[in-house]
Amino acid sequence: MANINDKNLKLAVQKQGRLTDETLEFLRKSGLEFESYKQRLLASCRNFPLEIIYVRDDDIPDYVASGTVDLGILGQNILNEESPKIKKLLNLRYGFCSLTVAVPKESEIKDIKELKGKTIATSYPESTKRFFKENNIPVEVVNISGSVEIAPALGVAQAIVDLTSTGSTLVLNDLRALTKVYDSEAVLITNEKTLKNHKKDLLEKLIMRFKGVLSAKDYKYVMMNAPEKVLPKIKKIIPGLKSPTVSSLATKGWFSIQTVIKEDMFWETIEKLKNVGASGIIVLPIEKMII
Ligand code: PRT
Ligand code: ZN
Repeated sequence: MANINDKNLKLAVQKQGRLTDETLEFLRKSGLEFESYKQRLLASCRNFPLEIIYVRDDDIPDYVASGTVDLGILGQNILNEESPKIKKLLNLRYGFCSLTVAVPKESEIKDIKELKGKTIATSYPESTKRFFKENNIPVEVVNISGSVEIAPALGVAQAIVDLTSTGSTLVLNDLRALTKVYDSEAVLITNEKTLKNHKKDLLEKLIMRFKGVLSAKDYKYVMMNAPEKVLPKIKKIIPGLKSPTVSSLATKGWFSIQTVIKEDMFWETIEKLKNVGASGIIVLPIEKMII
C-alpha cells in the first residue's frame, strides 16, 4: 500500500457498489485527478493534497467518526440508521433512493395503521422502529441483512421496509409500496477534529470545488437574441444571479443576451422569453459555477 501523507485530507468512498461510479465522476468533475482501478484501496490525487480510500460503505461512518479519515461519502440512509458522531457538510445530489414500507401486492393492507401487531422484515431496524414508534403503531421488527424482498413470500413477515429507487424490485417480488419512511441521497461528511485542525483550510478549498460542481448542476447557461424594445421585459423574466450580459448585434436594434437560469424554473422561463419575443435561444450546460 502506498504511504499516506498525514498532511493530506483523507476521503473514504465506497469501493464497489451503487455509489462508486457517481462518486468518482463527481470527484473528477471537481477537477481531482486520481487512479481508481478495481483492486486499488488507496489513491493519491495528483493535483490536490487528498488521499482517496476505497472501503465498504458500512465502514465509512466509523472511519470518519474516529478520525481515521477526515471525510466520507455515503448514503444518508446509513447515517439515519446509525446516527454516528459526524458532521454533514453537503448533499451531493446523486444516489437518490427512499426507505419504503411495502406489503404483498394482494394484501388488503392500505394504510400503515393496519400493520399494527404485524411482523416487518428490514435491514434498517433502527429507522423502522423509529418510524413505527413515531406513528404509534406497535410492530415486530425482524432484522434481515439481505434479500429483504422475499421475506413476505417466505412467511417471515407481513411487510418489509427497504430502499427503493426505481421500484422495479418491489414489482418483481409482487410487492406494493405503502408509504415512504424517508428520502436519501449521497452526502459528504466530516468530523469535529478535521473542522478544527490544520486541515481546515484544505477542507474549505475542497468544499468550494464541490459546491462549484453542485451549483453548476442546478443552472443552465442561456444565450438569446432580441430586439431592443423587449429588453426590459426580458430583464424582468430572467431571475439570473445578477443582471444578464447584454451586447449589441450587427443588425441594428438587436441585442444578444446571456444569462444563467435555474434548472427548476427552466422551461417556464424559456416559454416566457419566447412569448415576449426572444429568438435564437441557445442553452448550454455549465461545468462549474463559483458563486
Ligand atoms: O459492499 P458495500 O457494503 O459497500 O455496499 P452495499 O451492498 O451495502 O450497498 P449498495 O452498493 O447496494 O448501496 C450503496 C448505497 O446506494 C446505499 O446505501 C444507498 O444510499 C444508495 N442506493 C441508491 C441504493 C439504491 N439506490 C437501491 N436501489 N441502495 C440499495 N438499493 C437496492 C435496494 O436495497 C433494493 O434491493 O436496490 C433495490 C431496489 O432498487 P429498485 O431500483 O428496484 O427500486
Ligand atoms: Zn454496505
